[in-house]
Amino acid sequence: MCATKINRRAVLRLGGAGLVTATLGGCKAFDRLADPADPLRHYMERANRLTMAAQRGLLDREAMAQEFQWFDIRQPQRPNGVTDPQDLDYLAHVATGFSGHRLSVSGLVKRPQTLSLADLEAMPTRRQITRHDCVEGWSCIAQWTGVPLSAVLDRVGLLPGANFVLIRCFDTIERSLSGAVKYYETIDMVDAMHPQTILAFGMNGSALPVPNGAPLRLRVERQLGYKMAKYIRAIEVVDSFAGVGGGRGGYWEDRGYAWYAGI
Ligand SMILES: Nc1nc2c(c(=O)[nH]1)N[C@H]1C(S)=C(S)[C@@H](COP(=O)(O)O)O[C@H]1N2
Ligand SMILES: [Mo]
Repeated sequence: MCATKINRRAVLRLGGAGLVTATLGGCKAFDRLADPADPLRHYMERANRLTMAAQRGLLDREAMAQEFQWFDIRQPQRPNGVTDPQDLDYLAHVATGFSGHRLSVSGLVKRPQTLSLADLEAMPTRRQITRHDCVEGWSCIAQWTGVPLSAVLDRVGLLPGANFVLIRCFDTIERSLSGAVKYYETIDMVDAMHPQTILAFGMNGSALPVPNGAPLRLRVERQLGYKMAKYIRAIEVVDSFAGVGGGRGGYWEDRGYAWYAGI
């Protein structure tokens, strides 16, 4: 039997043109769609518009952040958050000019690797002049040089379930009963594969300085500053971040900030 009378709530619950179509498949109800005044036709059109809106949202996320010119850089990149980590393993790297630093890339990848800064610098690099917006309300334009995160992920090869990139940092920002709480961040694969998402080792034409995250910091240009993890120690590809830290995908997210901090 075929339900030609569509209940508004049921249609809304189905929530997508595809599902509505599936429900109505092989049913005389489709005949009604030829009538422009028919309420069912109206619902279907609305559902199509919703699908388009969702796609637009996705395309927006793939759009490029604005890039600037050298003369747009009017002030140094203001160091913010942790600017001088006191963690012993970090200080040991500072003392040796980060020559012993190895970025570990692991998790849901085919070929886990540890990469030296020389390894990363030998990969194709990208340089971009972009604006950093901190949630506190200040901005700075700076030039960033680094290796696209997509190139690093291509190098190690993603496995099924690779949904998020988890970035672990050296710096401890507080201590709790369970130990050191270290800065961490997560981004999804749309942002991880974005051409402007880089692991930066250079800033304004020099090596990335300690206050701004030496030796490696993330630039994820379409999001707020707190997503741009500094002092990167390791990268893990994960299917979910529910079991990491407070479970919300980042140090500040665990304290109430939005996980998706798009601008
Ligand atoms: N590891 C780490 N990354 C971090 C932070 C931090 O405290 N520790 N602060 C974040 C915040 S809130 C901002 S605005 C930027 C500041 O980057 P900057 O010091 O280069 O301006 O780094 C982000 N990444
Ligand atoms: Mo920030």
